[in-house]
Amino acid sequence: MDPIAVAVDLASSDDLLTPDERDVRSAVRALAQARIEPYVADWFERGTVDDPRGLTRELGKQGVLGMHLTGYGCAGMSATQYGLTCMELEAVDSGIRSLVSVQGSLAMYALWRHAEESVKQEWLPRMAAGEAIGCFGLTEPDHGSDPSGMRTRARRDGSDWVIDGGKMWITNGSIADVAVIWAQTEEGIRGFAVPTSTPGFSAHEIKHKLSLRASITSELVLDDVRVPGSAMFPDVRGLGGPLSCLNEARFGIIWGSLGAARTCLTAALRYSIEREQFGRPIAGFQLTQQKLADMELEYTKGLLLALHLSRRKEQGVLRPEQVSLGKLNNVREALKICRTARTILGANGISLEYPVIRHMNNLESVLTYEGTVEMHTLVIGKAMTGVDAFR
Ligand code: TGC
Ligand code: FAD
Repeated sequence: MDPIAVAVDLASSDDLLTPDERDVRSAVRALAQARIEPYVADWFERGTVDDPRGLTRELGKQGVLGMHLTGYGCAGMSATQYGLTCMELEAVDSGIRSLVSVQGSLAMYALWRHAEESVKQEWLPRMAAGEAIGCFGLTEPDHGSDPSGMRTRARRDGSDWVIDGGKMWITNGSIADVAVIWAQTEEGIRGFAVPTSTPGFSAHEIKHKLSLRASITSELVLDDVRVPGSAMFPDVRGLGGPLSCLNEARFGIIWGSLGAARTCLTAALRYSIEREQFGRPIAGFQLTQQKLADMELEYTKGLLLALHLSRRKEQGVLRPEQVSLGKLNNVREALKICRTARTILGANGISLEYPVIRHMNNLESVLTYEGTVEMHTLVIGKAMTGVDAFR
């Protein structure tokens, strides 16, 4: 085995995984390294993903789309298998993990958990196969951390619903076939499955991002979008609906962010051994070793936390504030690891020839989406004190 990989798993945390879990990880790693890794820096540089539909179909064939769901063509895998998948995808690029998170944990999960049976039958098998792409519209231009004030509105018209409004920063928005849209109604916030071919629906790609460039992010406009009654999620109202989906995607990020961290730690360790200054490898300087040791510590602690939370999820006892603990810690520490790795690479650290600056910039988005650092801090604070400090 590669000695650098052995050094990065210094705690032998691999021992904590079952053979089945390691098999899934190897399969996803092989796909990611063959199909994505050679191209992703170029996609990032050009601010695009080449053939996102073809890539989504390949991910579907691999069985990773909605892999933690059951029925409707989904693979019914464990939380840890799903987490390891997110880790391997994000080890290549956060944007690709985002594509899979939004498809499986947000759009598919929302439909799987909340939609009418006919809507599930219509979309889920095609989404699991990667033949149809979904997006999840919660955030609006004026309502990000506080979605409770959303302005998008849905009103009943006979047996139909008519939706007006707009969503912002929506991953996969302009390549989606179906959008899960959360809107205010007279009965509170409700969810809708909106085919993107519906008249009045349009999506516009957001340009000029300097983070998550290998990911499609869009603004959605809904102008008198008419959908049948069956498009509305029957049994869920209030913010608990969308937040139940966010728990799933945030869980994937707990693992995914460690993939970005692992790639940067690995790159920094390898570079420090090969790069010489003052007549010896920079790995031999105590200041470099301190950086490497601190990165290794945080990576290992993050892994153990992810695994503990996974096991709780598998037992059905994972609580939202525990997801916040993991998302806050692992993304924050992964970002610190990437920033430290960047310093070890010196000037090469700012070049796309190495993966480090790409991962570092990507994690700035991951730190903000799916609940900012501040939101997760306040969720933890509320759980500990019983006092709500959001308002
Ligand atoms: P609050 O009064 O606390 O709660 C309203 C209702 O929701 C329930 N609830 C939850 N249910 C399930 N899971 C959770 N995590 C939940 N948190 C709260 C709660 O019990 C209550 O239910 P009920 O029955 O009493 O009505 O709501 P609040 O308005 O005070 O807000 C709480 C806050 C700030 C934590 C929440 O608004 C929040 O999480 N804000 C952050 C928004 C966010 O994360 N947006 C993400 C958009 S999607 C995205 O970013 C995709 S990125 C692409 C990718 O993943 O790759
Ligand atoms: P704001 O809510 O305006 O926050 C700005 C700052 O104020 C933050 O630091 C925040 O923490 C702080 N703040 C706000 N309120 C408080 C408070 N009470 N106390 C202390 N600090 C506070 N959304 C979707 O719905 N679907 C998607 O697919 C999706 N994909 C995304 C992809 C990318 C690349 C990005 C960058 C975002 C995406 N989002 C998506 C949106 C994302 O969820 C929001 O950006 C996020 O929830 C934060 O909202 P905001 O950007 O409006 O920031």
